[in-house]
Amino acid sequence: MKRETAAIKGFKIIDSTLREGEQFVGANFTTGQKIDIACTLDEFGVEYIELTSPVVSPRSFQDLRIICTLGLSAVVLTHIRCREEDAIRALEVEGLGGVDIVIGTSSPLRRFSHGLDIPEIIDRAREIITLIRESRPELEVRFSTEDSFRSSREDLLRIYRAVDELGVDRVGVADTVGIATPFQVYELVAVLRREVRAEIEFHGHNDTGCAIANSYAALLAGADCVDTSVLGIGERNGITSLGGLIARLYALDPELIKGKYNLRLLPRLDAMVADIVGVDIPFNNYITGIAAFTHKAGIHAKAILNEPSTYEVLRPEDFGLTRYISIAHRLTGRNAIRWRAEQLGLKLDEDELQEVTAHIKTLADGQHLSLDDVDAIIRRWAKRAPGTGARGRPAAKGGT
Ligand code: HCA
Ligand code: CU
Repeated sequence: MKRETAAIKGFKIIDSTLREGEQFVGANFTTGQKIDIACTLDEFGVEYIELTSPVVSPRSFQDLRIICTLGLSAVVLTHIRCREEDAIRALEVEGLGGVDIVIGTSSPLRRFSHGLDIPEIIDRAREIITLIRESRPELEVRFSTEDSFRSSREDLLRIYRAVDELGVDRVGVADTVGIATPFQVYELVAVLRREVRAEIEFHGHNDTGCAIANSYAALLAGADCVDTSVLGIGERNGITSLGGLIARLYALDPELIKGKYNLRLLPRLDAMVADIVGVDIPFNNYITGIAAFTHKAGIHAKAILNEPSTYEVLRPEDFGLTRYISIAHRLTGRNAIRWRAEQLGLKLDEDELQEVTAHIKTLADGQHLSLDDVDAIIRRWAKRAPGTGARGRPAAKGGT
């Protein structure tokens, strides 16, 4: 555990909701929405905010300029192709913090996208990096190889070494199609760590469900930065989600993560972006899904009521959320019913609790129960005249 914490300590988040996230099918951000998202991400504490290339459209150019005037603590980056026209446009933007250059390096992308071979890619990289360095030396420059995991290792290292020598601040490894496994990511980043002096960034798509694990593996292998987006939105089913990465890293070292980020803003960010792009927060989402802190089985409820860490590695309070114990079902238990009765200000003795729990379980076998139904049953049980010794069952809702 200690070794892992040491490995991730200085990591930084490059949030790409306003670039990769804009490639999500439902995203079509207005200027105002971009400002809201950027400001909330900044308040949350991400170190970088990446925006769509200024050559994409006049609005994209304008919005980039506007976001750069907001005085955010986060460094604002823009993402461009390795082309002169893109770089020239980015260089016009005042207050910009850096430029993220990307070019495809796998053979399908080389053949069907830009048609350049590896020496030509390196020449082009030299031209664009030099242009940026000479015009705006204060800008951070990152160079990334699109589709890194379907590119030849030899080609990748040639490019990374060349751009490292050109003095880029960061090199990017991109799992563009979500094909990589954590072991492959760890291995490539570890090799790269020995080859370049620049920082290493990892960008991982989630097509096969590995984006968070891959990002974590990258950090453990020596990467400095991980790309995220709120709710993971992006091209196809998206990339590493901000909340998911936070959950993973919090589980490793809660104090480190609480110290770095304003975690209570995560629910607001997720809700805001879900609303803007017209989706619900998935029920099983990390931290903010409705089921994320809901406990159900009697055994779980009992232990959670005694000590939440028994079944929770994330403390809901740290995210401004509360846990919920679901009791209206056949898996419920006596301890959960006692807890609910206490919440209702009612006291039942152990025999009564046993009985009412058995009654609720039997009822739930035959019908859907709501919390209101269960509350009504508990109330009826508690109303019985005390001291009669009668263990007769009070009439349950609907008869019996
Ligand atoms: C894409 C580009 C990219 C770029 C990642 C990066 C990818 O939309 O295909 O700049 O590192 O996934 O390769 O998002
Ligand atoms: Cu991507």
